[in-house]
Amino acid sequence: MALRDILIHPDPRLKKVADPVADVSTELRRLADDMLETMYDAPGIGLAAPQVGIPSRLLVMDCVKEEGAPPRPMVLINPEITWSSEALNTYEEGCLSIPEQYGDVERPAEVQVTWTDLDGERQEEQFSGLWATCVQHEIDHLNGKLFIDYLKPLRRQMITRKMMKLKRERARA
Ligand code: K1U
Ligand code: ZN
Repeated sequence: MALRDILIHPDPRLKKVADPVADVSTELRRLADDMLETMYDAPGIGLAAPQVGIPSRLLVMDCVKEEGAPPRPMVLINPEITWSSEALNTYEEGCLSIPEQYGDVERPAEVQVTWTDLDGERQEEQFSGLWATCVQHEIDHLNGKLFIDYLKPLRRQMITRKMMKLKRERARA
């Protein structure tokens, strides 16, 4: 397993619609392992393949937050939201591609998602709470959308400028 570099906004690779995964290859399993390691190391609760520069419809997540509870690493290939609740939930979201910036995003409180797992089996689950927020945030990444796209233009512009400055500083270091 290896840590992968996480792309920082603004980056054109974060704005592209990712391609469907054709088959669960050894290379894909290695990518999923690396993404989980990268997510736990960050630390984060989710990560989508475009964030590590791979334009494929693959995401990982683990939203278990309770101290001492067993982890639940999940790998979702070609995920699709098949149902969204009318009830909405607002969560102050962050993003590993937009470090240390946060904003309130309103999304459906519950979603039904289907995906392919690492055994090639189609799975289905209804997510609520932080899991629902996270899976929608990650699927947005697969569609080239960032949480700041839900914020007011001025706030989005301010965050983008901060990230450009951060990237310049990192490039100089
Ligand atoms: O996709 C990403 O950039 C990861 C992102 C996922 C996410 C966060 C909040 C709401 C929706 C989706 C993160 O994991 S940011 C880091 C974070 O939320 C966190 C970090 C440590 C402990 C707990 C949470
Ligand atoms: Zn994100």
